[in-house]
Amino acid sequence: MTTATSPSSGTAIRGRSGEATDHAPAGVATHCAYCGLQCAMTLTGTSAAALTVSPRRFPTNRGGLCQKGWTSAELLRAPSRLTSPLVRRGGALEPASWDEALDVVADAIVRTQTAYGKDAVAVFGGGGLTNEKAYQLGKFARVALRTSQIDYNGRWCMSSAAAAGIRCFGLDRGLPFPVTDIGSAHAVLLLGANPAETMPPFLTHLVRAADAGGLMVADPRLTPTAAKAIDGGGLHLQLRPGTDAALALGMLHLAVTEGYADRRYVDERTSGFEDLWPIAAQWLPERVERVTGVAVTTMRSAVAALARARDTERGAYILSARGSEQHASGTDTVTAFIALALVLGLPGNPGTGFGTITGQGNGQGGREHGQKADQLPGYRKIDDPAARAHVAAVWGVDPADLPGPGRSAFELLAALGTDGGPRVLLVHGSNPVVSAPDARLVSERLAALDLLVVSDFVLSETAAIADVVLPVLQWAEEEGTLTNLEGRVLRRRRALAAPEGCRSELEVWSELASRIGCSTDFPTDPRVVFDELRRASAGGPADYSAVTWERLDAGESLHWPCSTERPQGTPRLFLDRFATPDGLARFVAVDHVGPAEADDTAYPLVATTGRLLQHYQSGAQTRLVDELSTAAGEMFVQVHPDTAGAVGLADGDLADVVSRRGRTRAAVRVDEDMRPDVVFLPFHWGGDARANSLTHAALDPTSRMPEFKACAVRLETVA
Ligand SMILES: Nc1nc2c(c(=O)[nH]1)N[C@H]1C(S)=C(S)[C@@H](COP(=O)(O)OP(=O)(O)OC[C@H]3O[C@@H](n4cnc5c(=O)[nH]c(N)nc54)[C@H](O)[C@@H]3O)O[C@H]1N2
Ligand SMILES: Nc1nc2c(c(=O)[nH]1)N[C@H]1C(S)=C(S)[C@@H](COP(=O)(O)OP(=O)(O)OC[C@H]3O[C@@H](n4cnc5c(=O)[nH]c(N)nc54)[C@H](O)[C@@H]3O)O[C@H]1N2
Ligand code: SF4
Ligand SMILES: [Mo]
Repeated sequence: MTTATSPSSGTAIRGRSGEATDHAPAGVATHCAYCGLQCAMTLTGTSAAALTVSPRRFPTNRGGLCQKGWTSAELLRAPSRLTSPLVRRGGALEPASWDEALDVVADAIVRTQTAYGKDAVAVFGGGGLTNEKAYQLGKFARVALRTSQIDYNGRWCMSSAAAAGIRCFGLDRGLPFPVTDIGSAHAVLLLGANPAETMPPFLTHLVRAADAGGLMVADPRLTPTAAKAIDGGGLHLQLRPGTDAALALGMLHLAVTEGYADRRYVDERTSGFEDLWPIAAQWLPERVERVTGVAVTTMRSAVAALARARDTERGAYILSARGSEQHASGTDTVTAFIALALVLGLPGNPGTGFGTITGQGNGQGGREHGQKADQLPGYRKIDDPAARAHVAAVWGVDPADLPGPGRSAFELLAALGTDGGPRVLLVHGSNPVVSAPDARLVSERLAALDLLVVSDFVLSETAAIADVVLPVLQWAEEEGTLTNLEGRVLRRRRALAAPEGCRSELEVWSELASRIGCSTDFPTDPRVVFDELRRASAGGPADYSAVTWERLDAGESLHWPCSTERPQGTPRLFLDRFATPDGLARFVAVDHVGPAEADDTAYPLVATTGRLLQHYQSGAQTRLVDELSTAAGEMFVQVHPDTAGAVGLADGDLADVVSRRGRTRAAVRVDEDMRPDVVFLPFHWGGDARANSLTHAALDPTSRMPEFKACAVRLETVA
């Protein structure tokens, strides 16, 4: 078997010098620069050159780190790290003073808004920003810029899971229970999740299930995670991309017809089963097998394993991630899997549950404090008059002056430079030239702007085409908080002083606000910002009002909601009631739709995309770390040998992967375990190797999630 990375590389989470400790004597206790597991680490040393990383024991990582975490200090000493503002002059980006760069930006904002209105200036944020920055960015957009045009990359990450969670449970917190709860479960069904590469220390929570033969992985590829399931006697449901909803409805059908439904739970804790059942009743197992490619016996075993673990009180969980969610029907798909979990009686009971694995470092907090187009802090809706009144009072403005909902991420980018669309864009924490769907179109729109301003600490592909680049601080240079995949608020701590020439984003927004004549105060001390965030979130679904930096620094574990009524926080949600008005979880009538783009003779294969262990997202950060780029230096396309052979390609050849929108050049990596109708591409590179030249932006009607995980392609040889 040839896989993207060997299973062992995915699971080697310790194995380096240095055992995990609770605290290093002279170090700074903080959390990783990258993903939502937020592994705990200690940084030791006083200069970037000398800084070392050691893992720290913490419930999410149990003393482990992945290769990205181990090497994260390299980012702080990367020679190409930006230390001066850059302004484009005569076609080239040239160093400029902070005053000059900020004046260019402020002048453009004022000029553009005077001529074209407030919404002519837009903001694009990121799920990697601290809570303090995510909050302040939303406030800066609504109060200083007074624009409705703000959205962020989390729209491409968690939005379908979030929309389904709100729809069915009345609330979106990725894991409504601590991640350690999963550790005792004997059955775990993973939907489109590959934690062996995307969150290696997460595997420690799956050991029990894997050893019990109860780890089950629905993925079109035999990933290191799926291999782990098979090794333990578990299951790999190797479905065709974009057929998850059919799988969910088929498994729900089997749960009912084979007597595994928890009738009492369905009666007492849910509503709407009778709306969904007529649809699920049509999904006979044989029909599901035809659509998904998953054998009826496999589905039957999977449902039985979940029910058995539930009945023997050994714990059963269903967890979804981007493979099942990043589709134009992602919200309905997650809704269908929640329905399966509800029929089995899993959510809101101790030892069982449904959850979704949040991806970005602050993917959870980033979606609560108002960088989303339709949102105000505390996970409030921007079109709710009571929410507007509450937040406006905290901000000291008239509710009538707050803008309404704006465009979603892709719609915002697609409107740039068009008639009536934004003409100035500020980017904070994303690299859309590489990571946006239909990235060719997005790059064209970015180029059509009057002014593109990128705040970053590396010259990402998006920064490279900007008119102004502002060098900001990165993780270990700033203080703040993040909210991890379990809804637990964590302290990020500073280990290094700000490098000369760099400024915090809180300072950038404060400076810009005063330059454009906004009288509202934008504090630059993150602790002060957090205290304001607490007040703004009070009474909202994501209530942080009783979380303080002092409590976090004292080592308290605080999961939101954490308010005066629940000062101890809420590690486990929904135990008594769901967050819906009637307290019942909802079944919603959804059906299988399938991928938005059909394959045909010209484009006969389904391309899906995702991640490798060594690279993070658009790769802007991890491509600068030698150890990571040496281990995974080249773009490839994973393909079945017969599929490659049919067009004259062999392992190691260069190929063009071609869709209706563009082409991507990649080395062929043959893999006998691939489905012959599917190819896989990582999305960590730009230029000719950009996977998102192929993808398209059919958007989910509810979440506005694009279809990253399925598009029609063909393979071509390269002359
Ligand atoms: N190394 C690394 N780790 C990361 C990140 C990273 O960039 N690199 N990013 C972080 C972020 S932001 C996120 S969102 C998470 C994502 O974490 P994951 O969701 O685990 O990552 P992906 O690789 O995007 O997708 C998971 C799997 O979905 C499968 N898949 C593709 N299409 C389908 C489909 O139609 N149905 C199903 N069921 N499966 C499908 C893919 O083959 C892939 O193995 O990772 C986080 N951790
Ligand atoms: N084809 C395909 N495309 C995808 C996906 C997929 O599975 N397939 N996954 C999607 C998902 S889930 C995600 S989350 C997105 C992520 O994709 P992007 O939004 O591009 O995310 P990153 O690569 O993390 O970009 C972060 C940029 O912000 C910078 N940065 C990091 N921290 C900060 C900060 O605090 N402030 C500022 N100003 N800058 C910072 C980094 O240096 C980097 O240049 O990609 C999406 N695109
Ligand atoms: S799993 Fe995520 S948080 Fe943990 S070390 Fe790796 S990248 Fe960092
Ligand atoms: Mo993500």
